[in-house]
Amino acid sequence: MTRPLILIAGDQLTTDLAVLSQAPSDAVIALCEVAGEGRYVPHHPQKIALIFAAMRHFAAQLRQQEIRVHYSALDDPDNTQALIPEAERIASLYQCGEIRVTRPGEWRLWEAMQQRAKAALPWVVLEDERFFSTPQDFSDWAAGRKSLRMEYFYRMMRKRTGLLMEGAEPAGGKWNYDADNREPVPDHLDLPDPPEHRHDATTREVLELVETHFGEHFGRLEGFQWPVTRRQALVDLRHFIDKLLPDFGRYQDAISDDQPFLFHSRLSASLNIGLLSPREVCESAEAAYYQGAAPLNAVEGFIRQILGWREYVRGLYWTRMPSYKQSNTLHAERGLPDFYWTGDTDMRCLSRAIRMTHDNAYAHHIQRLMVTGNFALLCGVAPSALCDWYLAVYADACEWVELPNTLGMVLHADGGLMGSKPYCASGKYINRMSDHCAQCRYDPGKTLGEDACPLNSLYWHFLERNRHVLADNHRMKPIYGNLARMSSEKRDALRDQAEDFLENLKTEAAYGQGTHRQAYEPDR
Ligand code: FAD
Ligand code: DLZ
Ligand code: SF4
Repeated sequence: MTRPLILIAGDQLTTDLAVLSQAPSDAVIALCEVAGEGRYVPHHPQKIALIFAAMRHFAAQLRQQEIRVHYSALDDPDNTQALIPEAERIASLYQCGEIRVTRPGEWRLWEAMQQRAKAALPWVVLEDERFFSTPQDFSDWAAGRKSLRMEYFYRMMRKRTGLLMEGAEPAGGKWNYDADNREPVPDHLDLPDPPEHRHDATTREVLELVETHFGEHFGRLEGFQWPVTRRQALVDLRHFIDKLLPDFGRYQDAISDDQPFLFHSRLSASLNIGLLSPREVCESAEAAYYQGAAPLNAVEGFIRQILGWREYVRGLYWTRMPSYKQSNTLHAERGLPDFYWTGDTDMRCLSRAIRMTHDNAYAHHIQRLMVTGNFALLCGVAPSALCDWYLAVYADACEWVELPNTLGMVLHADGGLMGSKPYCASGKYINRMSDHCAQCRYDPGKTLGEDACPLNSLYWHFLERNRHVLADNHRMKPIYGNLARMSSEKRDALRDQAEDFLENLKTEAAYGQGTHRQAYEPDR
């Protein structure tokens, strides 16, 4: 047997990988920092720092276990700065006969690895076992089904794992407690302080490196607080279960003008890069319910995000790629609005969501879906432009989870595979769920005029523009009924107002402009 090189990518930082448990004793483990992975979209500096710092700590952990590790640092003079060539360079350095790797998180790399399966130095791709299900499980579940609704996949996963199950029945008698989870942001919030993670010498070195090499990317590096070791991630998990989970459900859909995190867990990045396993996270939440420390609506809602949505979008991604990425049912062609990189807009909800994204490499789900996502949907932003943005700006972004959420859930670009109707909303929704509007120069109650909330006319414009695709959807019929009942004068005036707004909206002619951190204006 020839000695294998085992490549561990920056989002596979756990010993729970088949490539490691099956590794022969002479295997060489490689971790490679490469500029190519940091730049194919201009990743937020905090995301790059998170990946590099976690990679370095993981390499140190493996070395402590006497495992032979080759670590390519970003500024190594021989570094080829691209993941696949770098692994091949290291393999020849150690005279390895093959390269073993875990299924990566992106089709782009998976395809490149498949193409090398029969090369002189062959690549062998093993399944990623960090999930509750495999792409094959999803494919088996989807076979012959007319509808691929997440809810049914989720119920199947509940039965299969036994999570929140009491015999054959769901805990409490219902599968889904979402109806209890729609409270808006309260007037006064008493949020516990999040844990602070001390930066050791390794993390400090990475922060400097990232500042030097990626400092021009959109996003603030100061205030970096992501867990970079399993130990730190476990501290965050404990904090969430003890302090935040009890209120997670009721405020899950709320949006706050000044609180970026509310009762959300912020565990996605740790889950996605391997510091936490989805099973331990779900089991900790389940235990809190059975110990009486958190109510069922919160625990079920939280487990559904991980056992349901997270597994479901991954199955969708791997069974629908590569054609999935080209879907554009609503023929949306607009470039990304410039202000997604600068925050420079009078629309308070959007300027706050973008500011929080810039400062924290984080926005919670409803900000992604109903603020930046909804605005892009209403304006007809091209799926490719929006997907690249989401992939770049969040610390947790990996294409297998980002793409179905953006393309399917936000933009309805997959023709309703993922959601039975688009999540389109006017300013009324934002006003109900947030405290932004009271601080905005626009009025969410007005549809026409200089101070009318732009989302209102854009909402009707979106519906009119896409009538041929959406009007027959039974869930959209009441909304189209409202449009039909409107006087033609009002419809014309709304159309003019929206078109005027869209004509003046500055957008990127081509992806990649304006990504400089310096373009960001001081706090408004
Ligand atoms: P919480 O609200 O605490 O939720 C708990 C966990 O559930 C999350 O950590 C996450 O692992 C999982 N989860 C929640 N919602 C989803 C979902 N819709 N799909 C998959 N998993 C979910 N999530 C990513 O992990 N990476 C991404 O690149 C990503 N891109 C997104 C892009 C868009 C346009 C949208 C609308 C959503 C995206 N999400 C993505 C899903 C979700 O917004 C984030 O998982 C969540 O905001 C992360 O914050 P949290 O850990 O505080 O989540
Ligand atoms: C996101 C990222 C970045 C910024 N840098 C690296 C890197 O230098 N080396 C590496 O192995 N992985 C990196 N990653 C994560 C990869 O982009 C990720 O593994 C693929 O996109 C598949 O999800
Ligand atoms: Fe957003 Fe409209 Fe409210 Fe302003 S008025 S914060 S633009 S929803």
